[in-house]
Amino acid sequence: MTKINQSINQSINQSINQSIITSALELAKNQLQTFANSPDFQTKMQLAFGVAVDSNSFQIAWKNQDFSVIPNIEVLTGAELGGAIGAYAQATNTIYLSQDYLNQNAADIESITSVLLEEIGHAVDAKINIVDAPGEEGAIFSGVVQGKTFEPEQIQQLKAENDTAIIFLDGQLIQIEQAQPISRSGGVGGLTLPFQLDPLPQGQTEKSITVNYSYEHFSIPDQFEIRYVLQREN
Ligand SMILES: [Ca+2]
Ligand SMILES: [Ca+2]
Repeated sequence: MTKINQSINQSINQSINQSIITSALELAKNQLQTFANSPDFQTKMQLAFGVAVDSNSFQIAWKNQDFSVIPNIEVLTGAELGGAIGAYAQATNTIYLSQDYLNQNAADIESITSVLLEEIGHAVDAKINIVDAPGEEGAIFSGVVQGKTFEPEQIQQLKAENDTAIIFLDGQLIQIEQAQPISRSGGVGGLTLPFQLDPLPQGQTEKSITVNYSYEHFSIPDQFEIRYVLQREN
């Protein structure tokens, strides 16, 4: 690719990014305003950020369309974000969105808004709490702003997860709070994968095995089970 083509492509990419982010941001602001007008605003904010928080100032601001808590937004490659689809760094007070994610979801503004709200949640947490709220407060915030309800065990699970990671940006290591890729469908149910265990060396009665697995969905609890079936050969 020639340099001119490359820079044309880059500027096309930038203007596509700009229009996607503008649309997602508009939707996010509308949802924040609706959320601020809801009667259970305080309860839902406490669900995300802890029972001790005072979220009055945010309620007043968002009702009056003051969204100054929303930080700058920059686009990074998925690799730069270490595989996260979005992130917030308190050190730079910036939201980072993954270019790969934007490319894949250009037609799905609601998904991008959902990630954006998650990162806005981290920015709110940085203002409302001195120490990071336990777990994935951004995911809980994004959910409640969009009117989703969580089961108690889903909240428990989200509160137990670690949302922090370190990335290398502009020659510096910075800590981010990240949004991980999620599937909307909830993944495949009842997937079974039998595998054969290697024979044990003579004289040994146990052996460690490693199983790699991944979560399909952040809000539907996944179950993972290993069953051992003994088959004796005579
Ligand atoms: Ca936080
Ligand atoms: Ca956290």
